[in-house]
Amino acid sequence: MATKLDEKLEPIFRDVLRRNPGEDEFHQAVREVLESLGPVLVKYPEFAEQKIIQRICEPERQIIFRVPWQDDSGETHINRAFRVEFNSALGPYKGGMRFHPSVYLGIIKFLGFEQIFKNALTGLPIGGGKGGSDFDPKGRSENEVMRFCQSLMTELYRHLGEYTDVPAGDIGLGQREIGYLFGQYKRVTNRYESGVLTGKGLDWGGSRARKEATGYGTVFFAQEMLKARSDALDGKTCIVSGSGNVAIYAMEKAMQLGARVIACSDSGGIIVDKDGIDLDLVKQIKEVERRRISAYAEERKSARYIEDGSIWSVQCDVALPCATENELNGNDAKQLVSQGCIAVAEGANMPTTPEGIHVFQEAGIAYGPGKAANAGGVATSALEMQQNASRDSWTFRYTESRLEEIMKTIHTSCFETAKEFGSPGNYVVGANITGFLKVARAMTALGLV
Ligand code: NDP
Ligand code: 2IT
Repeated sequence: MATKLDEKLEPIFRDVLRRNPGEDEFHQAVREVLESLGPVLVKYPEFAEQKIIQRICEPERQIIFRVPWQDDSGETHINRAFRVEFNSALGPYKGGMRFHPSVYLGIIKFLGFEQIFKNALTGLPIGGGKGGSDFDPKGRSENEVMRFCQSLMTELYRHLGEYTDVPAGDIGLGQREIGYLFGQYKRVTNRYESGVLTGKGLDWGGSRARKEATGYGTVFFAQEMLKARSDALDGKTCIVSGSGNVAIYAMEKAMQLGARVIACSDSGGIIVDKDGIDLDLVKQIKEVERRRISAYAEERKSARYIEDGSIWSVQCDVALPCATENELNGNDAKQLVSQGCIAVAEGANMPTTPEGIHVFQEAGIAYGPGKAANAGGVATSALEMQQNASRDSWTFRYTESRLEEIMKTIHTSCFETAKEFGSPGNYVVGANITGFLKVARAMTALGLV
């Protein structure tokens, strides 16, 4: 199913496989980018001569450390944490931290690799990095989460700084955890260095619209893709996987733009509400009570909960995968397309498998890959850094307008680049080449470092 790699790129990919054994998600992310880069090396042979691609595939620095902590009963636990500082050609390393039991080096490297190109696409001065831990926050008390965050930051702080490396949230890590991490950073460094973390609370240096930014941005991107086909979200039926930060605000913006959202999910199952999702109820269950999405169906007569159900079997016009990697496979994609889906925009990172992407592209539907479609989150993190640097705080309306402008610009540059390189309408090629060229030019200018 995979596209054949250009003959110059094949040995580079083989080397990535050899040097990074067992890291399947990282291999998948690298392969997808390399599949786009053949025509770039024809046009810019200097990037091959300088081994820019080999350099991009090798993180600048990888930090792995032990995080010991005690639970409420006094039992000791040992977790492993990571920070992969991938590329700083455009700015300080920037990218989230994930707390999930599935986290290992291969996941963090795939996310860090994607982040390089995504961050370049935003047009803002941020390099690429990612971190996380195999800590499972589910079922942990507030105090346990705080102690874990404090222990993690007691080691991580020495690698961070507003001009060095600036983490944020991701799966399992939201504003509450950013608070505990920031508190510990402040304590051990004795610096109120607001710009060292993003996704902060509004009372202590956070940006308005950051919480909403990834989901809103994904929907702005979907709207742009539809506009390019003389269509719009208004009146469309929409399904959104997940019910976390990205999913909730994707649903909110989709509804604001006139779409009817009828399904969402969590790792336990899916809910389908024929009357349209009641977002206040989802927020109450997920943001306030931190319960399972199954609770939604207990409260709403019009909804049903399907344990272990696949959300992609629900008929829709627009699908927004906003949960996790490889959550939408080839068969899911076929089902979506056969039931009339016309657009997919990824709020999550790499949610569609290579087979799924192939199905969408063969069918000619609008498909926006995560590194373009979900770039609004990190872009607004960079806006948070701007506000912190100038000790300022912008209005919601202004910050959201900047986000919308950024998403439109990303859409246009991906669209135009895809056309220029002979793949009109292919946002995967457009995003990969646009992001790559920006980083490659900066790396060339900065010399062999
Ligand atoms: P949250 O932790 O807030 O929400 C994650 C959601 O996805 C939950 O509903 C969760 O269900 C579900 N989920 C997570 N892992 C799995 C799994 N293995 N199988 C099935 N469902 C799963 O995370 P976010 O909303 O922040 O992140 C969602 C996605 O968006 C991720 O891919 C992330 O990398 C990406 N992203 C996030 C950004 C941000 O700003 N937060 C920015 C750009 C991308 P459950 O609670 O049951 O685990
Ligand atoms: O995947 C992502 O882009 C994020 N989790 C957000 C990163 C950030 O630094 O805001």
